[in-house]
Amino acid sequence: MAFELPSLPYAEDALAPHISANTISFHYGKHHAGYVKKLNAAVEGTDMASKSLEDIIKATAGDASKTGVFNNAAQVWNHTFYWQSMKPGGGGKPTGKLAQKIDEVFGSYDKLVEELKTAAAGQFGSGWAWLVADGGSLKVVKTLNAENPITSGQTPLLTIDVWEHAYYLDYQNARPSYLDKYFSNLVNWDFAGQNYAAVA
Ligand code: MN3
Repeated sequence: MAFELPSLPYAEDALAPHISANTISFHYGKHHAGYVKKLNAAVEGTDMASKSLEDIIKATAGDASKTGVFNNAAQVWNHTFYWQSMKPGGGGKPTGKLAQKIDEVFGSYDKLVEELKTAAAGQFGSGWAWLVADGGSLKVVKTLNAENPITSGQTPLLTIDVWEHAYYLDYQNARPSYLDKYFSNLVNWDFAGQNYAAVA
């Protein structure tokens, strides 16, 4: 069975004006959809066609002969996770167990955000910034291009896409402005909290 493009969890204009419908129409409708299409083309007729996305990502990571499959599978996963990492009327702060753990590991919510923004702004070229659970703690990590923390045994809790296609139509080269709006108006801490609850 072929992989399918998951539905967006909100309307294409629901994150405006922070992320415009125009950005989402290209980012979701062209980029994310394109990764699904290319992944299906790459695995069709192989033993990978019946595997889960996670299994494909883990099986192909670091294998130079399977870079195309890895890149498309990971980008399908990463984008599905990214859409859920935001919501209309997002922002605010984490609550419950995740909030406690953030204070314990980073000192405060503000320090975590500062660290995530630094990682996201400092990712040279295309990639992602993540909050992950790792061995009973939390970490901020950044990954290049399609790379995903699950190949390092980490559990993603939240992600920020810092490929230029994520923000260029709305913010041009001002990646820090996109990051400011991500945290002030878009971030979905409920989603991160649910992901943390599953492993905490
Ligand atoms: Mn993207």
